[in-house]
Parts: sequence; structure tokens; C-alpha cells
Amino acid sequence: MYDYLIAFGGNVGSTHGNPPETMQAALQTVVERGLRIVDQSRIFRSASFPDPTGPEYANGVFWLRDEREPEDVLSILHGIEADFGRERVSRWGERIVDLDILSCDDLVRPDLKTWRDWRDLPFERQTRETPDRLILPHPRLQDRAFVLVPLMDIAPDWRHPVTGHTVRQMHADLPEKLRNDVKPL
Ligand code: A4P
Ligand code: MG
Repeated sequence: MYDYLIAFGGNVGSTHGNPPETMQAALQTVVERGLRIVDQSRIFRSASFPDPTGPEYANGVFWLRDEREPEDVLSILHGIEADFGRERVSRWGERIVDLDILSCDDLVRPDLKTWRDWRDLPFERQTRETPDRLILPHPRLQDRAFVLVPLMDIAPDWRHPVTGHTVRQMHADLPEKLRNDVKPL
């Protein structure tokens, strides 16, 4: 059995309603596809990153327990994104629902060097380059208030397998302005 932390977010409405309603529907679909949610955060709203003038996001995280391998879980999540009508138009573009694997136990994939290369990618290249394979833990986890604030609801003591930092520490290390921008609905 693996313990997964998954992030979800979206800033475009769908047939299910506005972004928060769409996130609720996506969670229901995760369960319908046979994935077992052990715990989930509240849903939060936050300004669009990196351009705060874009439509506001709804974000949250959940904890899954599953025997499937990370690649198989990711392909189930991608199937849900596709069914919700997400089109990958641009890097960090608007999206109906984005489902990212934040972590799977303490696995580091594909290897430590590749993980570090993605984690240390300069911001300008982050906006252009997308990994073509699964990177674990998610290389932007420590930077994203819209991930760390919801993680404080369900996994404050989870420890990053490379840095050794807990969610609580990563959250405390964020600039206060970023943290305060992520508000419960
Ligand atoms: N991939 C590699 N590792 C992973 C992983 N751990 N989980 C690959 C999921 N996918 C992973 O992903 C592109 C490819 O990355 C996948 O095909 C997979 O093989 P994607 O989800 O299409 O890319 P993305 O979502 O545009 O980028 P990424 O890196 O997930 O960025 P973020 O950080 O999710 O940024 N502002 C607010 N307020 N809230 C948001 O949720 N989200 C984004 C997207 C930008 N701004 C936001 C939010
Ligand atoms: Mg994503």
C-alpha cells in the first residue's frame, strides 16, 4: 500500500458549476474511479499564479491509499482531467481541473539528480519546460502556498524525503503575503 498526497486546483467553471463546485465534483469522480480518499483538506481560494489578474483558483489536497504504482495513479488522474474537459493549452494556463501527485510515501523519482535538476530549474525555464515523466515529490511543492496551506489541514507533519523539511516548516518558510493570500472558502 502506498500513501499518496494529491493536489487539485482549477480556475475555470465547468458543467459542474464554478471552480469550487467543479473541485467537489472532481473529488467525487476520484472516489467513483476506485481511489480511496483517507482524508481531504478544506477548499481554498487564491489568486492565479504567476499572473494575479487571471481568474481566481479553487485548490485543495487529499490523501489516498492505494496499491497501484504512481504511474498508474497518475494515468487515472489524467483520465479524470480529460473527462472534465481540460485541454493542455499552455504551461500554467487556465484549467478546469489539475490533479498533481505531490508525494508517494518517501519515493524520489526518477532519481535524486533528476529531481534536483527540476527543483532548481530557473523560474524562466519553469514557465516553458514540462517534465515528460513523473517527478516525485512534486518539484514545486515547497514553493506553492496554494499547496502548503491546504496540506496544513491534513499532513502538517509529513516530511519531505529529500530536504527533511516538514509541511509545517515549508509553510512557515513561505512569505507571509503568499500564505495569507490562500483563504478558506
Ligand atoms: N509530471 C511530472 N511530475 C508530476 C507529478 N508529481 N504530478 C508530468 C503530476 N504530473 C507530473 O503536468 C505536466 C506533466 O508533468 C504531466 O504530463 C506529467 O507527466 P501538468 O499537470 O499538465 O502541468 P501543470 O499543471 O501546468 O504544471 P505543474 O508543474 O503541475 O504546475 P503547478 O504548480 O500545478 O502549476 N495558481 C493557483 N492559485 N492555484 C493553482 O492550482 N496551478 C498552476 C499550475 C499555476 N497557477 C496556479 C495553480
Ligand atoms: Mg499539474
